[in-house]
Amino acid sequence: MRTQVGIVGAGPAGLVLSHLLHRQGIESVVIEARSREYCEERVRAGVLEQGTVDLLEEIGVGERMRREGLTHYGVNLRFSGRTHHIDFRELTGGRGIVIYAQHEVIKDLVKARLASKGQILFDVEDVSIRDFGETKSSAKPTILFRKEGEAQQLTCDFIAGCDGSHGICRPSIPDGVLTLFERVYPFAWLGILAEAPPSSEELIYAYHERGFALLSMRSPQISRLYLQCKPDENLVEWSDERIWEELHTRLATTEGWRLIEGPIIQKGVTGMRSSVVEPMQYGKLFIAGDAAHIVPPTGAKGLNLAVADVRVLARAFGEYYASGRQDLLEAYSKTCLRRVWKVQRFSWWMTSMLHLWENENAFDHRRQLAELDYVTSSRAASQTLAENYVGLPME
Ligand code: RFL
Ligand code: PHB
Repeated sequence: MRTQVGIVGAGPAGLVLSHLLHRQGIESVVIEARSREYCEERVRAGVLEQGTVDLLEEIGVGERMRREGLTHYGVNLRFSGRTHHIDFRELTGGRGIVIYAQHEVIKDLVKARLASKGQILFDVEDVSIRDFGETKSSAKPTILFRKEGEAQQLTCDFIAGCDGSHGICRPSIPDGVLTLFERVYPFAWLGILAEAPPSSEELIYAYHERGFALLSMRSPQISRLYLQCKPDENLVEWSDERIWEELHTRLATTEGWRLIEGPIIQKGVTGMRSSVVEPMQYGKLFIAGDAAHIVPPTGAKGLNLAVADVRVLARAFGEYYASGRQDLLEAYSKTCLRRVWKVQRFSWWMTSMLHLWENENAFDHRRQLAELDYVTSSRAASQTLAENYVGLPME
């Protein structure tokens, strides 16, 4: 088999890339280890930046998102029992976010790819890549894999490593090429989906002396809630009753607000990490999304950053195939990293401000409260949060 761009991974990065390439007349094949059903049901992100929403609309996969997604023009920060609204519309000149689950985005993208005869090979095994290290035009990068037990090869002009944080593309780059920048946080999130109408129209990020809590949602019937917990938290110790009790405590206000409960339909623990590898390319291999960088979920940026990377990559491939220009491809990593680091900074800052840290003392607690007070009372500080949350300019 042969194609122009071989894409490893059918997450948001791989599928958006494939669709953007198709729209420029560039052929690609997506190789995915999991089943279509698994990819379309995997519960993950829920917040789409304005720029992500605009892109999905522009490439023709925004119809259901427009109908079913919930547009929000702000978020709430809650601390000391009081709620403070950050008004995105007013602070960013009318921008907002859309709440629409990542797996719904995946369903829309898979459908659009298959409708335009795009090739996505699900359920492949033993994926490996080779001959991608050289940039000469005679080099033929190859993706090797097994499909239904049979060994296959996909020869390409380029490989896009969109295979997430546990993928094979990044580890295939020889030792000594990449530098890893990383910070692991001493806490995690216990997340639930509940059949309960959201208790707030917009998201609530809560700072509490027992730890962070977040109220989010998926639809007018389904709430998504998170609690800061230990990285090795044992879910068995968290009965539904205990989860609700802790959420009530951490989200409590003096404003007469009430948390609506409902049956819990999904529970999970997510670790928290910030990481970046540099550069995001090697020879004819380009890595994008979680394969290149991880952000802690507090800024709701992972999916959005993945989409931003492949937007840069698709444009660079477009120029290459249209005119033979290689400068955009050569600049791919540099172009992406400038934005990646700003988004890392924002995600780290939100995480630091809102979580309880071990070894913290009363001074740190007061300092965090002062920071929250500042962010919610100074227009300049609120605007900083707002412009980052709705998404920095793409390039
Ligand atoms: P993905 O989505 O992990 O996709 C990678 C794909 O590659 C496949 N794969 C392989 N395929 C072939 N061969 C191999 N050897 C392979 N190894 C892996 C995988 O099966 C998968 O299909 O990476 P991508 O495309 O870079 O997208 C990144 C996002 O998924 C991720 O950053 C977000 O989910 C992070 N995230 C959030 N991001 C947001 O923008 N907004 C949010 O509100 C938000 N909330 C979250 C989140 C992530 C969370 N978890 C569970 C980590 C909330 C949570 C709880
Ligand atoms: C979510 O709805 O899953 C969500 C929302 C905001 C975040 C992280 C996750 O910061």
